[in-house]
Amino acid sequence: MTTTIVRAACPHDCPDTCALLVTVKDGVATEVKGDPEHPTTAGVLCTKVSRYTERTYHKDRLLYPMRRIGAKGEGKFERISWDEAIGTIAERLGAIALRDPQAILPYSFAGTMGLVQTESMAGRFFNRLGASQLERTICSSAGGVGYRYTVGARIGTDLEQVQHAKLIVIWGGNPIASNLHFWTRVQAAKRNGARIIVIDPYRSLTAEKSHRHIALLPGTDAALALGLMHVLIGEDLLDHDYIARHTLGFDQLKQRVQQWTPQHTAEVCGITAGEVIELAREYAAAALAGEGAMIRANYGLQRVRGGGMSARNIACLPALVGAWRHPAGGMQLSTSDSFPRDNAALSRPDLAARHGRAARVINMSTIGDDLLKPASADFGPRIEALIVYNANPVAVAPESAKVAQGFAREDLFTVVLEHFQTDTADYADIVLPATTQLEHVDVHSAYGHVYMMANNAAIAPMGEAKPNTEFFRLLAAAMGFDEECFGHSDDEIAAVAFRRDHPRSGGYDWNLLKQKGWQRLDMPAAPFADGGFATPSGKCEFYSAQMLAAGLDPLPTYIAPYESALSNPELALKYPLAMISPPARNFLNSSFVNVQSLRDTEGEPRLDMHPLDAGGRNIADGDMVRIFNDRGSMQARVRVTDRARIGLVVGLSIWWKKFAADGKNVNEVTSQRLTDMGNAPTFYDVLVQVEKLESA
Ligand SMILES: Nc1nc2c(c(=O)[nH]1)N[C@H]1C(S)=C(S)[C@@H](COP(=O)(O)OP(=O)(O)OC[C@H]3O[C@@H](n4cnc5c(=O)[nH]c(N)nc54)[C@H](O)[C@@H]3O)O[C@H]1N2
Ligand SMILES: Nc1nc2c(c(=O)[nH]1)N[C@H]1C(S)=C(S)[C@@H](COP(=O)(O)OP(=O)(O)OC[C@H]3O[C@@H](n4cnc5c(=O)[nH]c(N)nc54)[C@H](O)[C@@H]3O)O[C@H]1N2
Ligand SMILES: [Mo]
Repeated sequence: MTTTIVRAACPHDCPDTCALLVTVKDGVATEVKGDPEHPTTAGVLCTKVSRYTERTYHKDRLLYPMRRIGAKGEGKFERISWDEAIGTIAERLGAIALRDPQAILPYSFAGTMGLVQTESMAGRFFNRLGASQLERTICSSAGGVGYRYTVGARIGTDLEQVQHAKLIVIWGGNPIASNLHFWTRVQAAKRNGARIIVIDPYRSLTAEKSHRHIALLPGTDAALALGLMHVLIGEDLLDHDYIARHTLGFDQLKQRVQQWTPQHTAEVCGITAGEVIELAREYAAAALAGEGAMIRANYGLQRVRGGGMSARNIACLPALVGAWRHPAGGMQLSTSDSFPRDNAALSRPDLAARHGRAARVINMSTIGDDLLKPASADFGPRIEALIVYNANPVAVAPESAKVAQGFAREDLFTVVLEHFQTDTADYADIVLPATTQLEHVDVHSAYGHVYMMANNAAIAPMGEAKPNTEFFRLLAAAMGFDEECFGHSDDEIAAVAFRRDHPRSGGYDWNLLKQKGWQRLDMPAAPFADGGFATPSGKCEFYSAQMLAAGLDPLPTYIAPYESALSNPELALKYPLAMISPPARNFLNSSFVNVQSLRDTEGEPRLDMHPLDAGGRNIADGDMVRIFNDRGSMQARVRVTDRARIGLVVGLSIWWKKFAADGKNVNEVTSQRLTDMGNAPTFYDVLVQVEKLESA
């Protein structure tokens, strides 16, 4: 028997991007462990990924190409060969491309985050083809844009410093579920005497373990930040030196926040004025004493109409109190822009030049509407073909009834590359088996740490599974694309993923990274201790000329949710409850829902509801209910609990529709309206009504 240990990286959409050690015995992966030497992984994995072999060797893995034989959505397929699959796809796409390649759309997101298996060969293929481009907005673009306007780039506090903080504000995040290795350091900080404050409408697992939980109404974070700035400025709790040297627009900001008294803020946010004042004082006290006062802002606060502005306003706070001076102060939203990725080398946008026009752009967050649109001068050609990989849109995209209706179109040709027969795969004309992270090569950046990560293949592909890259290589060949880059191997692609000449990449060398597994970027611990923001002015921009040019308010402001009792009282009469659907701890978006042991832990689709909201509707703990609004409905079993504040219901997500009694999930009630910045979805900007299901 031969046993080897292979260095790998977790591919999932999570800030932690862990370093893995895979034990392989006679060609079989027997164990996946966290690398004890990788500073952020520190030998620990989440429950999901420590079960990665259960997912890889799952009895339901797709192992052969298949062609649909039942109705769309029904899930009936028969086996075909790879040759037949590639031949059919090349023929269909070729015919459409003769009319207009923009009728073809890739649909992909972050099933894997590897730079090779996402937009490398796939990007080259679609650029060369002249297909429509997908605007990938479904997760983080609102806050990303708001943060960039203020700070200049998605760069922030190094989360490896967290244990040295004295005050940690966890804002719109639930790290126990979604950023576990950050949480480990928060606990270390707590043992060192740090105070933990969580800002979240829901008493999440994380909020429960904090010293203070501020349960504001969803979508009101920008207002809370304005109220905090009012107190900081009004009570002169400021780092005047930092403001003078490293910020822009303080006087205008001062004017702007005048109206945001603690009382007014409290009314908008549904909290008390005391909570606003105390939070401002506590935050300023730590920062002005030269201690680490850090804000960990996350995705929960971005999924509402004003999500971009929320991130922007919050990003003004550390500069006011000089919190950036301390390595464990400042703010962290995402580390993405720390990485010198070479997108031009990876996905070769130059290959699109032959079409002599900019490709039509389709926003992935409005795929429901867009699949149903006819051709028009505005829209361009009707979407005739979809190639889906690394994504499960029928489960995860908003306003699901429309998404499913679009995918059910008889005249749409759909190809899905997957590990499993997901809700989306059920609608495919052709399903293709993809390799998992244990079976292919990849290289990763991260959004919660600053290490470049290598993934070596640990085992041979299962069945006839192929990496995404190989599918696009074969398809490119079948369609006669003969550019040299379509012949590159995955290793050759990985070798150009990061710029070698960039000061942060340490002369990036793929062969070396493969051996070592990971390498830290050359990044300072306190990136803005002495200013040097990546904005046009080089300062933290309280006033942003870029925002003005983009048609936005150049100063921090509050943009109310589309759907809330205060902003839309008429709608609230019909649908009085706000609904949010953040991640369940044992799922990763809709990945892992089909892993039995993890699904058993989550049980079934649930709805957390406050005792007063439940009582008023004659709903008891354990009752089945129908959750609905004008867009649709879903069923869930109620947990009566004060974890959900009054007026809020919470359905932890994202369930596969086919595992629910009614074949639906929470995205039946979410809307396709977009955020103020970044064209992102508003998953947590939703009003619903809830009623007891009598027959259950
Ligand atoms: N276990 C697990 N981990 C994951 C994921 C998963 O599905 N499961 N998903 C991954 C992905 S893709 C992402 S983007 C991240 C997401 O993970 P996070 O960044 O943690 O974001 P969410 O889970 O969307 O929301 C976090 C918290 O924000 C709260 N929240 C909701 N609305 C608001 C609001 O308006 N304001 C404030 N202040 N808080 C609000 C929610 O109640 C929730 O407790 O996690 C990643 N990690
Ligand atoms: N209601 C509601 N909806 C949400 C959210 C929410 O909080 N609430 N969160 C949103 C967010 S933040 C996100 S990021 C999106 C996530 O949406 P998606 O990125 O679609 O994430 P998943 O649901 O995990 O689906 C990824 C799929 O990719 C497949 N996959 C993994 N690796 C590979 C590979 O190497 N090759 C191929 N071909 N396939 C692979 C997996 O099997 C899985 O089915 O969902 C969004 N939807
Ligand atoms: Mo996400």
